[in-house]
Amino acid sequence: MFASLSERLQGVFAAVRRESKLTPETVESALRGIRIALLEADVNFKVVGAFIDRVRDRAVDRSVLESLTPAQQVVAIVRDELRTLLGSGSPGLSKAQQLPQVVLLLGLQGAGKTTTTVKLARWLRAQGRHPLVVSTDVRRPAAIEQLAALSGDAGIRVHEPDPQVGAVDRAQGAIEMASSLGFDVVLVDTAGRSHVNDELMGELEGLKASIAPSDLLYVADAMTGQDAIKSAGEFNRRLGITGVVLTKMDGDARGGAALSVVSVVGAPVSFVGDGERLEDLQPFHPDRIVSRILGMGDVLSLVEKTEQVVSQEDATRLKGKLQRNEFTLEDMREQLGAVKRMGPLDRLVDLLPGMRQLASHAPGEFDAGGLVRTTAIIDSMTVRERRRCQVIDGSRRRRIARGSGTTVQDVNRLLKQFMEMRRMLRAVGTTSKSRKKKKGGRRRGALDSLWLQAR
Ligand SMILES: Nc1nc2c(ncn2[C@@H]2O[C@H](COP(=O)(O)OP(=O)(O)O)[C@@H](O)[C@H]2O)c(=O)[nH]1
Ligand SMILES: [Mg+2]
Repeated sequence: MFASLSERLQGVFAAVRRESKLTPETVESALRGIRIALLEADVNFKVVGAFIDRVRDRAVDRSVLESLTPAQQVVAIVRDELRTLLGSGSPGLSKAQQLPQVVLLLGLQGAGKTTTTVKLARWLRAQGRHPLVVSTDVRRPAAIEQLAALSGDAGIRVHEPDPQVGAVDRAQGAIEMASSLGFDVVLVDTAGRSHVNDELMGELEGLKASIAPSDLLYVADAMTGQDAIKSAGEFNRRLGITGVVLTKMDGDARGGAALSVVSVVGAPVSFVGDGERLEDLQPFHPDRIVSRILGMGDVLSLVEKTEQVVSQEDATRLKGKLQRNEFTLEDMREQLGAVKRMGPLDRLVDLLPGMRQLASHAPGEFDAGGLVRTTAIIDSMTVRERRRCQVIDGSRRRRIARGSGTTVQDVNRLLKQFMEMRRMLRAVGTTSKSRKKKKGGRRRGALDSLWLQAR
């Protein structure tokens, strides 16, 4: 979702890196590039203006201009300011003070409220919670049926009183049912309208007053860009929202909405919906998104995904190899296979440092054929070559290229990328090791698979 923003920013940083010394003029030209990148990603123009001013203030500081590593300093400033833009809200729901926790999902018609209600229920169940859902969209009987059908598919319990029961009573009935049956969270789906109006706001205010939700999530269609955020602001003024769910981030949404929500609405992004399937909902982690935008790879998200497809033994074995610096081309081939099993590649490719280069022909363009080619090249090597890539000299390279139907340049590129990946993986490994020590055992499982993926 942030691919083109990310590419543009990395282009700006590369240009800064070519300067041996930063001057106010080179800073200005970098700022121009950053401004264009943000505007093209559909970030609100006022937000962009304020962002550029803050980066300029910090970048023209003497200590930055005179530093020996000006480019790194500029990247760090942009990283900090992007984090500020995304806010420091913790992802997911609030910590419930009282059970059952009541969550109200609000938004315009077609934004994805009903779908998100069921996605969120599934997500909560995976966290060990016991969710109950209820529709208060009494205007459209089909809406009530839609929630029941989706919940049925997902095995989520629905509170379904008689169709005559009004919105407020439906929600209150669900809360009573949850209390007596031991559900600890009630998700209340609401009716939308095609645009914000007083009647809708009045209804929602009544609903809010009668059920006192701890979380009011505004569901916004990211494809509608800045419009989605404008109405979020209006909902916030009338109802006070606690978080935003951006849906349809799998479409051609450019991500600008996500980067404008905190400044414009004053509430953080809590979740992102990135597909029509019920599992396509992710808690929103600002730090991870920033690293992804800056091209540092979203290693922790990858870890969470990897855990679902990789066995613990595999992870431990790979971790050992990484620690002993024994990661080979053979391991890389195995990892490419694991990546394939993890699902739509174009979504995963940004998560792993170096993976995009490995999978693409031209820089920036992802192509699943790249992975096939890479695998074919490794398949054409002997076991010894895969384990000790130093032995692959010129004549071996020619043989491997012939065997895999590729060119010597392809083989050279693969070997170069392999070395580069190994270097990055080692860096990732070192940081995760120190973090693991700090946080104790809790992250261990995740980090073990990270090691593995790191190959
Ligand atoms: N591609 C995609 N489609 C979504 C997503 N979330 C919801 N939708 C689709 O958007 C349409 C409207 O969703 P719905 O939940 O009925 O919206 P509501 O009117 O706000 O309740 C449906 O066709 C959903 O499948 C998403 O994250 N990605
Ligand atoms: Mg609906």
